[in-house]
Amino acid sequence: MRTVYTDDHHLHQGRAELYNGTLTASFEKPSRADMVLEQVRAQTLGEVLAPKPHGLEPVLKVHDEGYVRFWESAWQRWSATGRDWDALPKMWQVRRLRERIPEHVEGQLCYYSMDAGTPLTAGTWPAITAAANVAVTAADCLLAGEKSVFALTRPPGHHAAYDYCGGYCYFNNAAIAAQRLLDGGVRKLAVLDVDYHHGNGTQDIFYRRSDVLFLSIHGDPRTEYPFFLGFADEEGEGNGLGFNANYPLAAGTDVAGWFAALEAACTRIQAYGAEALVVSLGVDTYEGDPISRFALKHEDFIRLGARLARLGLPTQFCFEGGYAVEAIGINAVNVLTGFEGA
Ligand code: OKP
Ligand code: ZN
Repeated sequence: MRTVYTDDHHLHQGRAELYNGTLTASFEKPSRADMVLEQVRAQTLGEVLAPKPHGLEPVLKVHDEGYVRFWESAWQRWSATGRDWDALPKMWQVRRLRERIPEHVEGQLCYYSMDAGTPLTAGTWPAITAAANVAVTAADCLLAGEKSVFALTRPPGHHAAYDYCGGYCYFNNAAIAAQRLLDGGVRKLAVLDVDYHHGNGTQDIFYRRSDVLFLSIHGDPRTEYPFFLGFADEEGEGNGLGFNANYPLAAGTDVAGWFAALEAACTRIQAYGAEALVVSLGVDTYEGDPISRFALKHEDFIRLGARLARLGLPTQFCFEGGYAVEAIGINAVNVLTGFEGA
């Protein structure tokens, strides 16, 4: 399997996030993708290729134009206020506040975000556009007939919705890839999110559509981030009714419980008749993850990959979360070698 990757993710390096009531060093950091790349090479997964530039068109197909343009100039506008350090949003447009787009860059950052874990940095824009190019270039590999491909995307994307960022995510790489595949001729596509956290952004983008079945296995939002989405009764809306499937599992759910949910999700993908699969590959389901509470071990990731291969679909993996930095390379690449070995 080929990997699409660029060093440009290094340009995005958040200083801090609000965690446990404290400004803490960002969990989402450049060494994460470096560790995954190192394992891609160590396990000789296959060729590593650079993304091709695709401009903003593929991004604008799944995100609001105002949202995209905000990110394009946000750092320039923020640093022009005399602050040449990261920006973090500090308030949100909650119930009964006016839904108006503020004029000031700081207000706009609040308007276009859902949490205080997703900083605006000097290099956010070049990094997130590079990640989008990685996702699109990988999708083009599938369209050219490859059986599987790995988009080593950073920053991650699955919390990024149509018009807001959150959970370290800015542009929804998996949604951008899914849309590229549909535009390239795939008629029905499944996006399966196996990150510990619900893929609220991907769900939001495809919630009213029947050409994408979105499925997510994650920590129950009654106690886990992102708290406000990811419940089992979210089944889609309008044309999309019946094409959204959430599998919330209590924090602490064991490996058997997790694989039972995976089995249910696979059955659903098969019944849908998907022609291709995009996997939001977070490996924060690992027992050693510092911010998550499932219990997968290294070898369970091989089993995950092998199960996905049995679906028999052209498959694109997009890298998402995973914060036990010394283990995420092994876990992510175990999924990919498990897929290839099946
Ligand atoms: C991003 B991805 C835990 C802090 C939660 C946000 C988590 C974002 C996860 N108390 N901060 O889905 O891995
Ligand atoms: Zn996660």
